[in-house]
Amino acid sequence: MLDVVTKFKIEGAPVSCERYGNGHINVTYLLICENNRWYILQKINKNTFKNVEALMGNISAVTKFLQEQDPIRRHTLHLVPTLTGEDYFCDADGEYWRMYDFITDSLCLDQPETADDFYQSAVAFGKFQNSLASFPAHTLYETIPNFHNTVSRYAQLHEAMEKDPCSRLQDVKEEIEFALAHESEAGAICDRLATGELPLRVTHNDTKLNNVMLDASTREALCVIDLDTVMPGSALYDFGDSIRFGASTAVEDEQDLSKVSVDLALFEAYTKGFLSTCASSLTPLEIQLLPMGAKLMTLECGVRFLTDYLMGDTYFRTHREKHNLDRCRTQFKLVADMELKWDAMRRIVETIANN
Ligand code: ADP
Ligand code: GN1
Ligand code: MG
Repeated sequence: MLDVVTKFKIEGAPVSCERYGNGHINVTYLLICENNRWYILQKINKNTFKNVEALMGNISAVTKFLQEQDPIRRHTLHLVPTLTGEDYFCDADGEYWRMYDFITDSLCLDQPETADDFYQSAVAFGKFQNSLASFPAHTLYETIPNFHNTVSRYAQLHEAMEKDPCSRLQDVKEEIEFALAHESEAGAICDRLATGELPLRVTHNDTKLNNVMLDASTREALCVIDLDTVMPGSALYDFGDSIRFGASTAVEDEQDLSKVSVDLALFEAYTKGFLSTCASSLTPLEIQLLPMGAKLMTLECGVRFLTDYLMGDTYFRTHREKHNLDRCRTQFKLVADMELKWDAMRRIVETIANN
């Protein structure tokens, strides 16, 4: 590890470098150097991200653009360059590494502790999207094509069902039934993007609560992180993915499904925060479809976890047996609960948008 760390322009000699955070994709380390200088070191998942150079080009361009709009250092990620001035380092084993300044005095939550925490995360993601409205979207490389194309996520599920390489299909009859019963809705966003009814925007695409940092003392929105999936997309993806993860009454891998439901107070708090920073740039149809964004992103994520379970857990990092199946079940439970609360969700959006 020391070998990798010393390739970057760090200040002070390294003191410790330990695994850090709860991400499912990259391998993250907290590096502490002399004089209490902290950094985030990440091994980029090259199975997920096929073109690291283009991916890092996106992150470099987007962070520079955001830094110009908001000069406060803790409000934007800052890449630490290598000694030769590159944005990443490729080691002798062909593994790719990057480093960021650690965002100090911050909090990163897996569940909101109060509705205001969630409101603040919405302010951060809404501002992020608004700030990138004038970014030239066509210059961004599509790091994962069809990332939130729910129809193509279903196609991957069907492929996994046909292959069933680990003979797990027999264990997941109920989950497959739920997925198939909802398949007719899969095109609700991507079909409208294709026809131009919904506008294509630069979006974050992975707006989990643990991809935003809050100030540890004021608990106000600080900085959006995890920019690997910044690509052209729909505002509904960003809104929906936040609700999926943060408005749930339980964690994403909760095994006791009786604990999993959508908290309407959290849904309302997020909607308020999001619309406070980006309502002026959303179209009436986008606003109307916000509940659908929440439902589809949750359904899609459940389908992705189920697909990965069938394929032998090759994509999302797992920490126990059937971990991806547990994750799939929470997502499908949330979808079912959203359906029960559908009218209330629509009313909340309507009321906030009209105020
Ligand atoms: P993944 O794609 O694996 O989710 P992330 O970029 O989200 O990776 O990083 C994983 C975790 O590391 C985050 O949830 C957060 O806790 C922490 N983290 C990442 N970048 C920073 C940073 N610049 N400052 C402080 N903490 C960070
Ligand atoms: C992954 O990277 P991380 O852990 O923030 C995934 C998201 C999923 C999420 C589910 C690049 O997010 O799409 O919604 O797990 N990221 C990628 O928790 O696939
Ligand atoms: Mg993350």
